[in-house]
Amino acid sequence: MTDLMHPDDIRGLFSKAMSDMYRDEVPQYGDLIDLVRDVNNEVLAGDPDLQAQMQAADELDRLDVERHGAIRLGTAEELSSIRRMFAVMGMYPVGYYDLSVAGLPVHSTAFRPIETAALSRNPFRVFTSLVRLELLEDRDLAAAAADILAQRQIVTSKALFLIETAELQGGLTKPQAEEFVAQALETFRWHSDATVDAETYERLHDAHRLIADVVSFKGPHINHLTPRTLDIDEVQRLMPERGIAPKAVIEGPPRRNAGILLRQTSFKALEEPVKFKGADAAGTHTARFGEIEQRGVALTAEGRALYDRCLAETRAAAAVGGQGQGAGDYVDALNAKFVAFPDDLDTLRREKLAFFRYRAVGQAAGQAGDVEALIASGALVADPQVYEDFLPVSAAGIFQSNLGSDAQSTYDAAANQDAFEAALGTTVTDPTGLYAKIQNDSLVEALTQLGQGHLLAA
Ligand code: OOG
Ligand code: NI
Repeated sequence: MTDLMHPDDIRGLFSKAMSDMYRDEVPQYGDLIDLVRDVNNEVLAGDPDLQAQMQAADELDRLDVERHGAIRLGTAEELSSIRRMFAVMGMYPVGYYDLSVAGLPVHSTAFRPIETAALSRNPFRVFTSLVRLELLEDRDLAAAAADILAQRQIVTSKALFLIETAELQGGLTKPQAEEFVAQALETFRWHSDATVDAETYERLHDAHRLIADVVSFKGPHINHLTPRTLDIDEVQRLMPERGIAPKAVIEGPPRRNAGILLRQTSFKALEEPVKFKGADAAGTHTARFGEIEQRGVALTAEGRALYDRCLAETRAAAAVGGQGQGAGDYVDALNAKFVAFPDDLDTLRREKLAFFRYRAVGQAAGQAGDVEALIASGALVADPQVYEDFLPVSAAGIFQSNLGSDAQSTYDAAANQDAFEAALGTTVTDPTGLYAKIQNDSLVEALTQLGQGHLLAA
């Protein structure tokens, strides 16, 4: 069939529809989008080099549509249906994140596009967590939660039918895609009617707020949508002016000249009215929040090891309290420890700490001696690859800041990627391999284009 809609276009429709729905559900999200757009425009206007670099690297168009969301699922069956749903939109599970280390009874992956062209069209990602009832101490409660979850169907039957259609015919026609997006939206909508009574909710909530959030409702409501800013410190500074109160500390690396990985900050979850089953029905639930992120260059395994070391040393030296106490000392420690991390793109590239994408510009004069000479001559350009994934320690911080001041439950660290993949119905892709492949493929293509094939063997 020739009239199938491209998965990238279906993802574009879906991410727009999700954004519109979330704007309706959480008006502060709309304010945040406006603020981020203002700041991004200012950054680009004040930094023509950045603007030109992003334009040339095909990174500029995606900026306005760029965002990630997050959902939390209850069962293996739900995770595998969601995997099939996202595949229709060209989103695949990348990475495994074990959050049990932070006392959270979940493990996660990120569904996202993986090809360079798809990423630059629309890099929409969804951080997707699966609850781990096996980590609950109260086995009766875990069994009750499993029973409740077994009764819900988070994907509409029309959506399921269209997923099967896409799998059989290799895609969806435009009318089918439009119907699919409308149906998929139903899965992520907020439902203020709980599926449990107030007493059950309390028991789940006492076990862990996350458990109550996942088990008590009809579906996995989208809990935040996060736009990408070019200056997270500036957005953080301006948030209070627009009536938004951010968490005390930005997660991830410090502010740097050459931004690495991912920096994130969020604002407090909303307390929303809910209706429980039975008598005594009125209550509240806190689930949904806002977040912003700034993305930098992806790191190689060596770069990531250095990042992890700098961060661990920071956290050993300074801890932020539940009310944000010690935030200033933490930022000082972060800046001090990251002095060990080179802070210009050229060094990051030469020392193989970060991933780049190469492109040929114009012609090379004769046979170059090496890649460095081609770069110095301007014939070969190395653009930093945007980090497209997440960070477990940061993700734990974002979870935590939205779980209020409840005492943290402790669980034994218990990564179980095999169990996660069994639930998913497939393996997750290793993100580092994706960046390495993009780097290698782009170098081969650029060198070939420049007539410098002799450098490839080296
Ligand atoms: C997900 C929290 C993690 C991020 O950006 O790291 C996250 C959640 O609260 O469900 O969204
Ligand atoms: Ni997030």
